[in-house]
Amino acid sequence: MEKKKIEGFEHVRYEAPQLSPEEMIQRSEQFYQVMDQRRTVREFDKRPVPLEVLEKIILTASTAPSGAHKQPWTFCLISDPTIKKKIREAAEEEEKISYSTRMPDQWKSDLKPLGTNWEKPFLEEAPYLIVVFKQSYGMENGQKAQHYYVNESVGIACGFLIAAIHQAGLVAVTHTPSPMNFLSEILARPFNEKPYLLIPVGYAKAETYVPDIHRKPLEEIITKF
Ligand code: IYR
Repeated sequence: MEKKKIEGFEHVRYEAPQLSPEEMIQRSEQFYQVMDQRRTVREFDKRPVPLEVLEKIILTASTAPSGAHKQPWTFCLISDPTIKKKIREAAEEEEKISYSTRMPDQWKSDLKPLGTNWEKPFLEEAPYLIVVFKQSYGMENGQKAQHYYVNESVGIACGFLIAAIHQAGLVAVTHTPSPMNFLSEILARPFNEKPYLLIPVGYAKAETYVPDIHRKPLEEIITKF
């Protein structure tokens, strides 16, 4: 591999993909079509999924860019039914309070078309739960290490994760119980880690219905200058 020192640090030559404009148009259209098929699914089949698939999906998430390349994330992968049950019970306890007293009426009415409520059976039914933790700072040999743009970095990694889940033929729901500190306790995470997103993953239940929602057209989301 061709290498070069820049200000004393090793750099390796990057072989950028070489595509013609036609290939780029074709591939960008194809990828859009694939991603546009993705839907959030809340009903899972109990069929097991090979562990290797989940490991590859998490590796894909870890290819995300991050502030100063600090990779400020930890992915907890859970298949243990006892832990899933604990998570479900704790999440439902919070969600029950959220839906009955914490969420304003406007919020609940905005969620009506999606059919959500405090009950979270998917937390036990999905073969895997991925709990993504953000590392507010790093811990290297007992020393605090600075992390940068943590929310942005972990958000991007979650985007990659969700795309990889879809690409593998699986479905997921991005669940954000609030507050979610119970996840730190159940999973015994260190102080520098804070729960970011809870993502049940698996096969969609045989006959699944999802809300008839539509994505904004390009004209509505793009402003060209
Ligand atoms: N966290 C709750 C409520 C919820 C909030 C939003 I914004 C959603 O898009 C979906 C649900 C829950 O998981 O039910």
